[in-house]
Amino acid sequence: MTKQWWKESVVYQIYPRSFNDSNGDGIGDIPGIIEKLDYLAELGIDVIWLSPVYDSPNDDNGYDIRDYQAIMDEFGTMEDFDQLLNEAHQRNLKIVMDLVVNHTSDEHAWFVESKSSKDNPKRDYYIWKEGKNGQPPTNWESAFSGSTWQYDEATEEYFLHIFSKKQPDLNWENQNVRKDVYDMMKWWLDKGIDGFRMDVINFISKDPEYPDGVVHEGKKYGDGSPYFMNGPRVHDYLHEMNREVLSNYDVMTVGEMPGVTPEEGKLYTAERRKELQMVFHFEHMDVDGGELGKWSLNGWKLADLKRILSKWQYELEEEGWNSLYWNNHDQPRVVSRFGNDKAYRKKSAKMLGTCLHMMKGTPYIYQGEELGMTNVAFETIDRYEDLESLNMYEERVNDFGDSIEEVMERIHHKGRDNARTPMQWSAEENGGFTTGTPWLGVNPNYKSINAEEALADPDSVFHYYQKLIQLRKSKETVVYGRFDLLLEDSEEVFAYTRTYGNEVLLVLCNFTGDEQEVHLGDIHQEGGEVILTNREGTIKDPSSLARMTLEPYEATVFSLR
Ligand code: TEU
Ligand code: CA
Repeated sequence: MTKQWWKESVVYQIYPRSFNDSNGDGIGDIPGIIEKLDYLAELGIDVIWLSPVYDSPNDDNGYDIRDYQAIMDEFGTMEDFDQLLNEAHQRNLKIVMDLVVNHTSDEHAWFVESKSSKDNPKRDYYIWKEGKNGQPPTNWESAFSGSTWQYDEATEEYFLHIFSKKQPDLNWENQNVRKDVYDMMKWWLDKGIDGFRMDVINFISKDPEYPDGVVHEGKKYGDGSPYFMNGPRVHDYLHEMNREVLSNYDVMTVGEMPGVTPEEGKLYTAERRKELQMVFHFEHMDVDGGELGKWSLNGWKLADLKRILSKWQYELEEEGWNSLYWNNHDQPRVVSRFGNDKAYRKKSAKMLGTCLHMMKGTPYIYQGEELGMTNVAFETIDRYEDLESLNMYEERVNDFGDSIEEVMERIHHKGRDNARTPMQWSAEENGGFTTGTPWLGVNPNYKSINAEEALADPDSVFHYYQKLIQLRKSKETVVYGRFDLLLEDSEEVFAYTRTYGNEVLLVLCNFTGDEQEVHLGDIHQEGGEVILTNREGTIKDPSSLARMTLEPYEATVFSLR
């Protein structure tokens, strides 16, 4: 296990559209990000992961790229980007870009060529197949509802799109596709960026047989994921990408991998494998899913969350590296999902931050998480923007006859727009995000939840996250220490230790709104020094940790003697 800068870093994810609008058009932009670099430097983060800023028709808000080497007009110019990179580097902040190469926009020049005729040289840059008896080539369901195949009248074939029909999948079997992608990556790395977050990168190799998937109870389409997740040649491609591109730069790479298991995660991230450095898995994000996937509202159990997160800690202990996250632009706000965004908003946000940041791996903070920003509940579907939610609404109401109330309830809990409401900078109109009309409504609670208020409040979530980051910088145990789960069967408390040399840190997190007695008697008789806590009542330095009562949503970190 070698020491690396990207293992010791804390990453902050910016969703540019919703971060800060500098020119009053209601859309966040790159000059707006530059205005906030000092805020990020003050928080103490090391790396910024920038969601896509490339030219895009914004069918999927930039995850449908039309030109990989141009900046989206609404976000600014390439000069603005160069200035952002320079200003970030001046503040010792690194910039990691979002690499979306499982698919492009259907408006990308490659696809325009590919679509134009069957014998166009770029035809097999994408995945074209004939239908079967007037049906699509397979029964797979798109991540954004409907079939994963779109019929093209002119050439009488279907093309594959796992996501929206405006996001055709690239054909990675074609070595010219791979070469063009590698050339584009080098172009950005030669500009001086510091790495890539790779969008659904474990989808790039498909099962060449393209078999139908199982049609589960209540579904209209089949589950194609066994045939496009972690496919037969995915490691060959990533090893080639590493050899051709990544190995020539000192950069950070993280693969976003829906459906990845810890065993596969090790294969993708073990240093000896020379592929990627770390992985975003989704198992903890699926803990409250069900028969309707993410849209099921079956609730969740702490024991499941502990089992999943501990498994990934143990599996990647010897080799490989975890990304630690609760939030991103696709997930609901964690304080509303796994905490308590009413009576215990700040306290539970701090507890959740402690639980995550004290684990082994690189922590990711999603914009607004450091403020304890919450989910939103717009009354009607027309207030929502995300095509994933809009498509699901249409399908469930029109095809399945679900009630509007039920579908809106699902969107309120799990819709991606929860993460995309504008960043709340102040109590001014629109939360200080824009002087214009925001592209997506601002959460009405911006008057009490905003950066200005947090910076002025020594007890804010922001200042607590600052301490978490400082603790990681001051103690190698937090970065490199071994993780061991305690109180495995507790449904209320997530407890674990981190051990490095002769230092042992004990982390206690109460995931409930009630006091919880913890008995560590057989684990530790001595006392410990409190090095971080969100507890309101004071703790004298306990002579023994055999028994302790945790406050509601308390998180406390002890350094054990
Ligand atoms: O998301 C990958 C992915 O699987 C998503 O469908 C995610 O699981 C889902 O949105 C959860 O609700 C990546 C990007 O993060 C996402 O924003 C893009 O829409 C998607 O790929 C296509 O590029
Ligand atoms: Ca703008």
